[in-house]
Amino acid sequence: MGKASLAKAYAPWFKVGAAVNHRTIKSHGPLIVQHFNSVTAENEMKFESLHKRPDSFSFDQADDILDFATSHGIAMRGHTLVWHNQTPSWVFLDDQGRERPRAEMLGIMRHHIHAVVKHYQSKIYCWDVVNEAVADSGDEILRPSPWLKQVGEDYLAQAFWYAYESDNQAALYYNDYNETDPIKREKIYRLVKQLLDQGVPIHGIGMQGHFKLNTINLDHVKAALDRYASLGVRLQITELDISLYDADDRTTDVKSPDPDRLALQADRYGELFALFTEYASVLDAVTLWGVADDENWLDDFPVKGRKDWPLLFDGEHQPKVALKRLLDQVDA
Ligand code: HAH
Repeated sequence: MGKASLAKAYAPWFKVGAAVNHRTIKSHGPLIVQHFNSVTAENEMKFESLHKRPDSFSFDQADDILDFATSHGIAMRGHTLVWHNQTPSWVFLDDQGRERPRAEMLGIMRHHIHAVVKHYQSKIYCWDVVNEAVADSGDEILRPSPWLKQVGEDYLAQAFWYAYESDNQAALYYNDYNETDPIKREKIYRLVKQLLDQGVPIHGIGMQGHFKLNTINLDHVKAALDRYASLGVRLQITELDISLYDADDRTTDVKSPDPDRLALQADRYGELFALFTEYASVLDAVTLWGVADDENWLDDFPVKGRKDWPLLFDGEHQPKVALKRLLDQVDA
């Protein structure tokens, strides 16, 4: 166990990644190096981090993460170029607070994508070019967003072309959540099919994989993998975690994880990875959205201030039963 490596154990099938940030590459450095062979910057490559003001880019924190990865032989994904969240308001509104017209928006998008993707050209193996563009409810495929409203439906195609112009070697992904929900799955399928039919350079679908103990449905995960794979694109699980809370649970006062739930979580992780290995011919990487339970985005989401334990290492950076399960089931 001490010397085992999750990434080495699953190397016959796919890369195993983790979301890291400028703090965890130090505080969780040894764990990352031992167990993962791909990383994603949790926030440091988002629009608001790299391009807070129109006239300047700040690559320092993102570059530190890339340097960490490169120096340890770890590959890096890029996340994310075009999204409606964590994007500064100057992108959408001019100095007077007026919505920018299409031509200005496309100019900003092009400038941003060219600068960022060229900065990391041949160092980043894939990009989440567009994140979360599909609507959760209603019949519409695309989510209402400033990108859609001010550019129009072709904003995704434009984004993929700008990325392709900047690095024609990186794999270009569309990334989304609730991607195994049958209704949203069909919307994502139709969106990516349309882009492919138009000849847009889109190479993969990123399935975020933010699951909950009581709603995770292996049949739905399998159906989504099959459906997306039928488009002939590559697949990745890009942001995997399994919350210990049920979907409708709003309690905030849980101090330590329930051992029964940790055991169930291990079962679900085990089943998921077993399924993923069956898709190795199309699945290039499985990335956890964090390293250890002491630093994870679900501590504040969707219930502010609530502690969660969704990852493979506990708060003391020790392997959880889930990690042991993943190693045992492939005889690592
Ligand atoms: C993901 N969204 C984002 O892709 C990632 O960049 C962020 O750090 C965490 C999770 C998931 C999500 C959301 O933003 C809103 C509602 C549901 C799920």
